[in-house]
Amino acid sequence: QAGHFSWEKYLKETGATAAPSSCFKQSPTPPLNEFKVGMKLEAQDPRNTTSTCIATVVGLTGSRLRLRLDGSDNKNDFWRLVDSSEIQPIGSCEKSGGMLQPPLGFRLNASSWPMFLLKTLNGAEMAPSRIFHKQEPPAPEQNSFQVGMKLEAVDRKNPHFICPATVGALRGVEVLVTFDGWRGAFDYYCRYDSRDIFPVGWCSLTGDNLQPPGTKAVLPKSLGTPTEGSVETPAMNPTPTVGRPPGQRGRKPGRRKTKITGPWSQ
Ligand code: MLY
Repeated sequence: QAGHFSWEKYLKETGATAAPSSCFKQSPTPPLNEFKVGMKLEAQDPRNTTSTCIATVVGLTGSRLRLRLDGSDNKNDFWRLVDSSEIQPIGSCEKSGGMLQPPLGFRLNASSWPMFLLKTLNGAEMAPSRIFHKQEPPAPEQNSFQVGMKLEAVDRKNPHFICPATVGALRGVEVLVTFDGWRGAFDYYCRYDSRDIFPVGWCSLTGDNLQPPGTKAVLPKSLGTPTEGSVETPAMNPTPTVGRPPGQRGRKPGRRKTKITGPWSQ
């Protein structure tokens, strides 16, 4: 392994600036995570957001919980900040006059839901209300990001990953999140007050795991060819990729694979 990623070196090397924490809808001091694996709570079903379901904490990562809906499979885990408004103590739904719902893709017959609910809650360890956070932090009044600013962002295709990213564009209340060292495939637009973006240093404060940047050098759009939008450059410090498995040897025409060993890794 190349060693641990250092924002300080990376910002120096890239001459970039970190988006100020005032740009984000995140608590200036990350929320304390007092949850334990196995605890149950209520969560909105991410695939059916009008449903409130029972979820189990199956993992802890920094200020986030890895959640799995009871009655669902293990292929649809999702991650929530402990101060997310999408999680609440068991009993909250009923208190507000609602009914707990089976998750989308409930693995049993719908008619067995009431009994399943009874059994899944029987003897369960319920996350105590005191470890929930009263409310989400307030959203900044406006989108104050600027193109080129660095941040940490959830890779929505691999949501367990938080990665170094750059604001690629602005579109009203939205920001384009681009992942450093990766081609466009993981980019996404989100609102400036998304809970999936964090100031530089967030992971090191929370103890979450920040991925190092990818190894693909990407030129800014303005310097690319008109047809490709963004284009690879030979890296500043190129080391050829070696030992790719058979079947992945060679290169696609017009696509050079170049691995950068970043001077930002210490
Ligand atoms: N196995 C995946 C992981 C990609 C992660 C990209 N993120 C970090 C922006 C792949 O190599 O495609």
